[in-house]
Amino acid sequence: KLGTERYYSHAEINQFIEDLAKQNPTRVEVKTVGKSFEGRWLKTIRITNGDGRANKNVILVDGGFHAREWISPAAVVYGINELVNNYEAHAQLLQDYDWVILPVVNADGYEYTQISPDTRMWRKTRQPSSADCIGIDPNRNFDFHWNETGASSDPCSQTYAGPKAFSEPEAIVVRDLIHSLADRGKMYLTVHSYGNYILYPWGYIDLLPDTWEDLDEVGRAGGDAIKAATGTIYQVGCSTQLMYPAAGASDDYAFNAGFPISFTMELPAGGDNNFDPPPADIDRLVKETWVGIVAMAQKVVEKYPLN
Ligand code: 0X9
Ligand code: ZN
Repeated sequence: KLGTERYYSHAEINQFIEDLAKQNPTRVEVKTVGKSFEGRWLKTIRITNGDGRANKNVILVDGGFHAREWISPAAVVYGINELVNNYEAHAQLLQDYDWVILPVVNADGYEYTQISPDTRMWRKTRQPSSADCIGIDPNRNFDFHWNETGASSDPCSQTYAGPKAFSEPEAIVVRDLIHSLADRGKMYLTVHSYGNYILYPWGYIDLLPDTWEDLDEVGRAGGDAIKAATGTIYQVGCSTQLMYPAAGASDDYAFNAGFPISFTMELPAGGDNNFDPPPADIDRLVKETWVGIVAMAQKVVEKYPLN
């Protein structure tokens, strides 16, 4: 098991999920779903209750879209550990649902932030984007209203949308996961930081989907559970209204592709630069986050039974 006393590298996280698969062959399956620009393996872990039933509904979770948001992979890894090693406590969440989790989408960027204090605040991927600048914002690279709002065509911008939609292999991996699971996928959750938000579509325009009340109900279940557990306040609402419009993000893409519930969760700020909660805070933050994720998943399981 990976502890919560420090942040782990992408390689350590991959090793952790591979070990889980070896130790729990009936309940855990690790799949290599692609390769980052610099050649790191992107792996998903599928967690089931081991009853062998196929065609269950699916909850899809990812972390580490933005390199510097280290608390995101930490929270996702904590959830993996809970679902695998404490599965009896989560029986209800695994009865009719499988979980598919990609812990570190932007593996190259995440590794880059770990090599020195100078690179700690890197956000984007590591594919060169012009003669002078490196990186595309993976959360502006999806082909849904791509580059329309809250994104930049300047390769040096932190929100550079890329030369075209899906220029980034990491975004392609998430796209393909979304499509491969869309018929059974009920919730897509992408974990970011910071700001204490549970955000739902639309994120590209100030407009609520027809089903916004379902999104709001599930999101509030998460926010309420966190508040009850630790007192931390999350705001729950439409991305554009609570934060800002930003087109070409994975949450809108997954919602449009058929996931009835799709959230970006922005975990709390910490540290000197908001994206760097000190290691001593990891345990508290990931446990709190898991309370919220469990509450949202419970609501999803109740609202979207297996048909
Ligand atoms: O800007 C982002 O990609 C997310 N915030 S962050 O500070 N982690 O970079 C928010 C994305 C919300 N979703 C959409 N606007 N679609
Ligand atoms: Zn982010």
